[in-house]
Amino acid sequence: MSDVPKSHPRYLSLTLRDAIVNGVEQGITSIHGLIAHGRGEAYDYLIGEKTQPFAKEAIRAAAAMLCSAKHPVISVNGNVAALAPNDLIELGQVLKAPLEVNIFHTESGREQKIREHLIKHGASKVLMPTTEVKLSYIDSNRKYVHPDGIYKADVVFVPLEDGDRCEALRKMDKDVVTVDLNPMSRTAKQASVTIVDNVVRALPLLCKEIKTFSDNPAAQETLAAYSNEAVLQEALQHISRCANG
Ligand code: PTJ
Repeated sequence: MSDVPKSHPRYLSLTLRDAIVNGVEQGITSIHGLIAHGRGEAYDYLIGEKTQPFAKEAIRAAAAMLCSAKHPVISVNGNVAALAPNDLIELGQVLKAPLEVNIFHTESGREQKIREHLIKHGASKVLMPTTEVKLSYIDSNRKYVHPDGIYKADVVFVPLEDGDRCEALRKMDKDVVTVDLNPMSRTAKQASVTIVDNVVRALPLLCKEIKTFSDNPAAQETLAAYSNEAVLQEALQHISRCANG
């Protein structure tokens, strides 16, 4: 870790940079992940680096959707593995859902390193991509999935995504829950539920919300009342209000 003092006004943001840099150094995070992280930081700055009401609304809908799923799966890429391994594992435990490694940038051994990293943090079941089954409508490395994981899933949790796979999953009639600080991204627009928040803040809140939703018929009501388009509009309006003073 770097020697940033705790008293530094941007301490938290700087520790997240450290986590991503460590991820790259350990071979978990793609070097491209640094650029993705920088883009996320910029949007986090614009939303005030806090979980805003539009994100809280999406977290409630995400909890409802994941709790109602028959076969939820948590997709893990190199950025989220470096930033929030413990929260991913907790999410898997509260949902009784498997984690599945799925990365965009093909690099030798990185998928295995992500798996080992999650196991080191306490994960018991981590599915790996296979060539047995493939997602339709997508050409990148993300098409390789596990038959008992993303391939079979009815709801897939895909934080920090790059767009193409979200579109493919939706075309395959799967629901997608994402966390993306950019409310204008293709993923944000195409997902069923988009939490516009930093994944490190959103994941603990999502786990907490899921615990309150278990066996709760209110989940269906929450979902029926939810509009992802409206939530994204609220996020954009918030950014524009902040930008104008
Ligand atoms: O490990 P891989 O190969 O699967 O690659 C992972 C990355 C993230 C590099 C890959 O999926 C990618 O290139 O993603 P994009 O297209 O840059 O999109 C990532 C999105 O996540 C962007 O819209 C960012 O604003 C957003 N983002 C970045 N950091 C965070 C974030 N959203 C929430 N929390 C963050 N900490």
